[in-house]
Amino acid sequence: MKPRDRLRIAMQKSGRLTEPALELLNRCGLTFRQSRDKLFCFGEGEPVDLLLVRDDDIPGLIAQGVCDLGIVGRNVLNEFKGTATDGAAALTEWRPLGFGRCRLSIAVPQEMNYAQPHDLNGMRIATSYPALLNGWLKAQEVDAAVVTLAGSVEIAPKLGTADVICDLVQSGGTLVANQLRETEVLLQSEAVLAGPEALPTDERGDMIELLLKRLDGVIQVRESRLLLLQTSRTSLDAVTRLLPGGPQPTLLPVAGQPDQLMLQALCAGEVSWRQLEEIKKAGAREMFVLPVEKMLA
Ligand code: PRT
Ligand code: ZN
Repeated sequence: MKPRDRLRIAMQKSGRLTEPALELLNRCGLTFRQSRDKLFCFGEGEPVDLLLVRDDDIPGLIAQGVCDLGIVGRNVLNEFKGTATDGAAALTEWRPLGFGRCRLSIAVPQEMNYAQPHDLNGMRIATSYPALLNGWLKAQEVDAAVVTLAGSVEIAPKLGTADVICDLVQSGGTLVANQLRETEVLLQSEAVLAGPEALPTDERGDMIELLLKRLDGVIQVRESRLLLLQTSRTSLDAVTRLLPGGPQPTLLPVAGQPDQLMLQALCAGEVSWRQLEEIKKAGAREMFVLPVEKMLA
């Protein structure tokens, strides 16, 4: 295959991962001109183009060298890795991307007794992820029959084509609607930036390194929150001890109230209601949690 001088990233053409993946790439400073057939998007500023495909095709396109990187669910990537034949390029997760979160789980009919994996012995399990399921069954030393279905896995027990299922779960609503109960989590998944273990040694490798650096910056900012609060000097220690991880907070005086301080802290990650309530109990008030737009240390 002729070496390419432009980087090519595969992503889902139309589905759950499409919008957030494009938004993430845009935030990394990559913009694209969409072609008429909408399969190929030409990168406008940087030499990075997009190939829009079905998510299931993404790992194969990278393994064949048609694309250099891909944005795909860990579930799809690991399933591919479980089925890839010798000779296919080894793929790896370059970065977890923090969207498209879900889990691959075993779910059983609500009325079925289930206490442990061995209860699945002799059962038929419907799934779209046979490699991942077979790997788990083997590790658990369970002898069950895997029924591979392309979709609508959740209705298999009602149709009688399987006894239990192994499918992606997010809110759990689909399971409840089908009178199923989640019993085991096989894999925690999210969208990842996937690529070959060995990066290209030409300009594309340099471009990938640049992209990874920008991604790290974007992800760090996206997960950062600025916490602002007011506290008395006497409560300061108790309040500071409860602050979510991050650099040392900044303290500012409050005009006209010498015993009060304004505290400003950068937090790595979401600050939950529960955390806020606990910090408040320790003596804080006037609390604000703000998203961070850009950061330049
Ligand atoms: O056409 P193409 O093949 O590209 O799309 P697709 O239909 O295969 O994929 P799509 O867009 O449905 O999902 C793309 C990826 O999003 C998946 O591979 C996962 O990595 C991720 N993802 C995150 C999910 C879900 N959440 C999810 N809830 N993928 C599927 N679901 C389905 C699940 O299969 C089940 O039917 O939603 C249902 C469960 O949802 P809850 O909220 O009811 O639990
Ligand atoms: Zn798919």
